[in-house]
Amino acid sequence: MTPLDGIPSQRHPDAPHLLTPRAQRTLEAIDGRTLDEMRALRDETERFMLRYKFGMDEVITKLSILREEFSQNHDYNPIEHISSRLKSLDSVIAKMQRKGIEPTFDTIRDTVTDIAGVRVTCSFVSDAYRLAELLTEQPDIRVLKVKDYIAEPKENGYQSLHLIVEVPVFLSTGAHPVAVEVQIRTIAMDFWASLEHKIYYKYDRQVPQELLDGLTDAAHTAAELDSRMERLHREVHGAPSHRRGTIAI
Ligand code: 0O2
Repeated sequence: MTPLDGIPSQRHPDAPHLLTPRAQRTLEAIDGRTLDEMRALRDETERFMLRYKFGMDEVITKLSILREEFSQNHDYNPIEHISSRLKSLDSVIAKMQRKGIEPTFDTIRDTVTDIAGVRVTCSFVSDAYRLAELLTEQPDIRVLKVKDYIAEPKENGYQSLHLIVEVPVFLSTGAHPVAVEVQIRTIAMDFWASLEHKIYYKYDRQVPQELLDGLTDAAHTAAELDSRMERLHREVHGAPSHRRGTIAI
């Protein structure tokens, strides 16, 4: 008797096998207790990841409310685009390995703060800071970390405002704090970052120096464009009320 005995097959007789014969034999050789443990681990992993999805959904809702309210009360919309992603389990484990930490649910929770990621594209640099302030001032949000790559761009020219925030997710078992990474940047910064990402992917991280120099140069051009657009924007709407670097942790 194999662990799969007694489980009715959902497969149509004409449907192709999902498992190779070798994988099928391996699966059949697993004893029932191990299979139960594997199922329990799968379920716990799903529950673990689901909390991050809920945390991400909460942050997206907060941003969407700010976007809608801002559009009502002001003459323009500060948010161009909101996107989100959940890091795959493989990427999470790879990150833990890079950090040299044994991956358990507790160590992952404490170490990997970008499992849930939300990216917001704004029209102007002042909008990015304003939005960060409006989000982090909310009483149920706790700011865990701020990396201001706009004030201090990375050496390659990368610019973005990164916040790691903690939001409470209310489940049947109570409130569970969940970390969410929020990246806020302008359209020009986002354009640059997505091209740079594609180039790194294409060259498998071995990008020719000439191309790297070109990218850094393009980052400066993007920053210059942002400054000019901000100046024009101020001429029309007046100076923004935010102060840079005022996000409290
Ligand atoms: P993905 O799929 O985009 O999420 P830490 O988390 O603090 O241990 P880490 O991960 O270096 O350290 O944090 P940091 O510096 O805040 O950067 C995390 C994310 O910012 C990256 O996520 C990218 O999304 C983005 N990023 C940072 N630097 C660059 C860059 O030079 N170019 C581009 N295009 N994006 C950058 P992931 O995990 O790499 O991938």
